[in-house]
Amino acid sequence: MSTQLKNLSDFSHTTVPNGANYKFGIIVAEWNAEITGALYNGALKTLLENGVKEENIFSFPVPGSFELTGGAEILLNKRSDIDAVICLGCVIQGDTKHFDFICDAVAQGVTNVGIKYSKPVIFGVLTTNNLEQAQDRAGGKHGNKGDEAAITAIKMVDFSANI
Ligand code: DLZ
Repeated sequence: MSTQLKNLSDFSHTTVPNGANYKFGIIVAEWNAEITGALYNGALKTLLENGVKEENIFSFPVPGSFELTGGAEILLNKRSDIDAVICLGCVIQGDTKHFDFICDAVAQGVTNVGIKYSKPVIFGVLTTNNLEQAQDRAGGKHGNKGDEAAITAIKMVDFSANI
C-alpha cells in the first residue's frame, strides 16, 4: 500500500475498519446520566456493529467528567492489553466557572493520557450551553456523538496497528 496521500478529499469518509482484533475500554461519567447513558449505548452499539467482540469491551463509570482522565489513566495502567479508551461525558454550562475548568481539564487530561500510553484515548465529551443541545447530540437531531467516538476509536486503533 502506498503511504502517500493523493488528495485529502479521498480520505474524508474512509470506511470503518473491522474491530474484531482489538480491545476497548469505555469510561462513562455519571453526571448528566440521561445524556451519558445515551452516548454509552451509541458507542457500545457502534463497536459491536463494527466487529468488536462483546468480551473485548470493558466499561466503567466514574462520578463526573473531571474523573474521566483519571479513569482512563488507571485503566490503561492496570490493563496493558486494552488498545484504546473512549471517554464519555456531558458538561453543561452553569452560572459559575466550573464549566470552563472541567472542560479544559478533561480535554487536556485525555490528550495527555493518550500521549503517555501512545494509545488512542477518545474525547467523547459534550460541552454544551444547555440540556437541549446535549439531547440533540446524544441521539437527537445532531446524531449521537457516542457513535462518532466509537468510530474514531476503531479508526485510530487500526491506524496504530498498521502504521
Ligand atoms: C461539579 C460538576 C458540575 C457543576 N457540573 C458537571 C457537569 O455538567 N458534567 C459533569 O460531568 N460533571 C460535573 N460536575 C462534576 C465534576 O465533573 C467532578 O465530578 C467533581 O468536580 C469532583 O471532582
